[in-house]
Order: sequence, then C-alpha cells, then structure tokens
Amino acid sequence: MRILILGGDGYLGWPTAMHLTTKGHEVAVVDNYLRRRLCREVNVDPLFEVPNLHQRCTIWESISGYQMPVFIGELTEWEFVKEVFRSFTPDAIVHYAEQPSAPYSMLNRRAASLTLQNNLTVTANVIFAVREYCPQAHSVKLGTMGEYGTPKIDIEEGWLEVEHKGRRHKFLYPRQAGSLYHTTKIMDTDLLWFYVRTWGLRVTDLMQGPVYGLFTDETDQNNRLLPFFNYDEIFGTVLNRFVVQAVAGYPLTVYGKGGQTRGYLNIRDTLNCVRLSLENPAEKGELRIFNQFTETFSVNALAKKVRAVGNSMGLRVQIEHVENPRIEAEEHYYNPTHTGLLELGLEPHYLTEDTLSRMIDFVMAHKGRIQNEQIFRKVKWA
Ligand code: USQ
Repeated sequence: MRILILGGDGYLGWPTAMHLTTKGHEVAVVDNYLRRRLCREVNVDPLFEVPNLHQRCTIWESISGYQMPVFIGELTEWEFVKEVFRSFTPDAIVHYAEQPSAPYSMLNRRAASLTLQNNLTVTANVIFAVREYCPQAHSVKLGTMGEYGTPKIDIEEGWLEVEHKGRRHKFLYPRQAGSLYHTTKIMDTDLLWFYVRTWGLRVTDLMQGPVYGLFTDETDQNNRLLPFFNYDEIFGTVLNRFVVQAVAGYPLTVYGKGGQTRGYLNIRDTLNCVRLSLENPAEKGELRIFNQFTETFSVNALAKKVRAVGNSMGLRVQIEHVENPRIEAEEHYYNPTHTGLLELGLEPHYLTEDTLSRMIDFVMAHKGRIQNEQIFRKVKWA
C-alpha cells in the first residue's frame, strides 16, 4: 500500500513509518515540527537529541534501502495539503498530526486555541483531501481512550447499544474527556463520523491509551533512529517519566491518590495495531473503532513496578504522592473492552521486568542530560 503518515516526525509517527516500510509498504512522511517548536516554547528538551526528519530518512535509507518522501509544511493550510495529496496519492492515511499533550492544552488560552485550531483543522483538511484526491483511501486516525473518561459502566469499543422506552439504537459510546486536548479528539471523532455518514469515507479511529517505551526492531539498528523521549510534565507520558525519575533519584510523582487507571501499551504494539488496522481496512461508509491498549494499571501500580525493578538494579527509588495538578477521578471503576485488535492478530508485548530494566539501563546512559526542573512544573487544570 501507499501510506501517507501525517505527523511522521512524532514519538509514534517516526517509528510507525520505519515499521511499515519493512512490511512492504511505500511510505511518505509529513510534519511541521510542531512538537519540536512547542518543546522549545515551553523550555523542555527530550532526553537526547534526534536528527530532523530529512536526516532520519537518510539514515534509515542507508540502513534499510527504503526511501521515504518527506513533506515539511502546515497541514492546516489547504495549499500544502493539496500539494502533498497530489504528489503522493495514498491508499491509506495515518493521521497522527495533532498537538498531543493534555497538559499543554491546559496551559493558557493561547495553547488551548492552538490545540483546537491545529487538531480540528488538520482533521477537516484530511477529510476534504481524501474526498477530493483519494475517496477510496482508508484513514486511520489516532484517537484516545481519554475520549471516554472514567464512566461508572464498562467501556465498549466505540459504540453503545441503547434501549430507551422500549426502542433500541446504536450510538457512539458517551464521551466525557478530562482535558481540552482529549476533547479535541472527541470533536475529531464527531467530524469523522459525520463525513463517514455523509460521504461514505472509510475510517478507523484508534482509541489509544498512554504509550511507553522507545525501542522497536527498527530503532534497534541505530540509536539515531530512536523516537523523541520526553520526560517533562508536558510532553512525557507517565511511565516514561517514572523511569527517568527513578534514574535521576527524583521521587516518582504519583498525582494524588494514584488510583487513576488507564489502558497502557508498549510502543511496539502501537506500530502493530496501526499496521493491522491498515492491512484490514474499514468498509466504505464505516467508522470502525478499536480500543488500543494491552493492559490496565493504576498509577500506583506503575510506580511500584518501577520502584521494584529500579531497586533491583541498585537505584534507591522513592514514591511521593504529590498534589494532583489535574482534575480527574483518583479512584474509579475502569473496565474497557479491547478485543478488536486482538482479533486482528495483535500479539501484545506486556510490561515485564525485562522491558523496564532495558529502559532504565538506557536512561542511565543518558543520566547527565536529565534536568530535574523539567520534571514537575504543576500545570494546573483549575
Ligand atoms: N500521572 C501521574 N504522574 C505523572 C504523570 C501522570 O500520576 O507524573 C497520571 C495522570 O494524572 C493520569 C495518568 O497518569 O491520570 C496518565 O497520564 P499521562 O500524562 O501519561 O497521559 P495523558 O495526559 O492522559 O495523555 C497521554 C498522551 C496522549 C494520549 C493519552 C491516552 O500524552 O496523547 O492520548 O495518553 S489516555 O490517557 O488513555 O487518554
């Protein structure tokens, strides 16, 4: 397949691009370096420098022989979108091109506005571009488990059959997000669902939980192919942060009571989930939704795992319950279904001691780069 990856420079976009080339697909990558720019704006750095997208593609080509066209520009601008879709007419699109951070979206009005404008305009532009240039193409959109929030009933995969006054109808599962970022993902889903109904698009919306890790079969071939690894409060996800905190001797920052439970997955599984979705496309006129995670943990459980493995490696890991800067339930029911991707053949990489110790080892080699002041800046929701 010819696959266009929007957000191909990101934490997940870049490893996905490499992975798909090794599975026989032709891949092009698009990015505007938004994440790099926002990191500079809020004064945080990933744990190590990564080459720019052109350089990454050159390194990957020299190792693998696969060549990926690169487009740098703003997907919020229709002229650029046209240029991309005309010169690389895709069979499938992977849409990662969004401001991905909940804390960033809660920083201030400007950050909120950027998140809204970027995320919704890019999604709308992708929809219009598919209709105009490749109406048969399958769009795989990265949504988030955070769209559902933490309701007191089981979370289904995207849809809920409702019985009301003796009649039944299937609706999108009720959504109630916990940040503006997560709310833009709900709005994306609504946009996609409208145009699936109206124009008969084929779409898969992947409701993904927080991702951890940085190693894939492709990154194992050269450290300069590794993805961004943020450990700061704004762009780092919780398990990656805990690993860096453990190495830095910084008490693990469990927010509040720590009973917040989410569905997590290894970065390797993200690549496999996206590939399986691409290789088994949604039907025309279908919005297919998968819940994309492999196991659920509370924040307390993650902290204890990192402490156990860290201590066995000679670190002295401590856990601290800090005041929760977010507004979220700290103890709640959580039972989401996640069978769709397993049925397509996903073989999960679970969070083992080996996985954690390899991450800790790697971070130890970069310990000198850790800046403690980036770890907890208290971006408050209220
Ligand atoms: N948390 C802590 N301590 C920390 C950092 C986080 O207790 O130092 C808690 C948070 O309060 C939250 C949970 O850990 O309850 C997960 O936080 P996170 O920062 O790892 O994840 P989140 O902000 O929800 O966002 C991340 C990605 C986002 C993706 C989402 C999936 O940044 O792009 O959509 O995970 S989900 O959380 O399922 O919505």
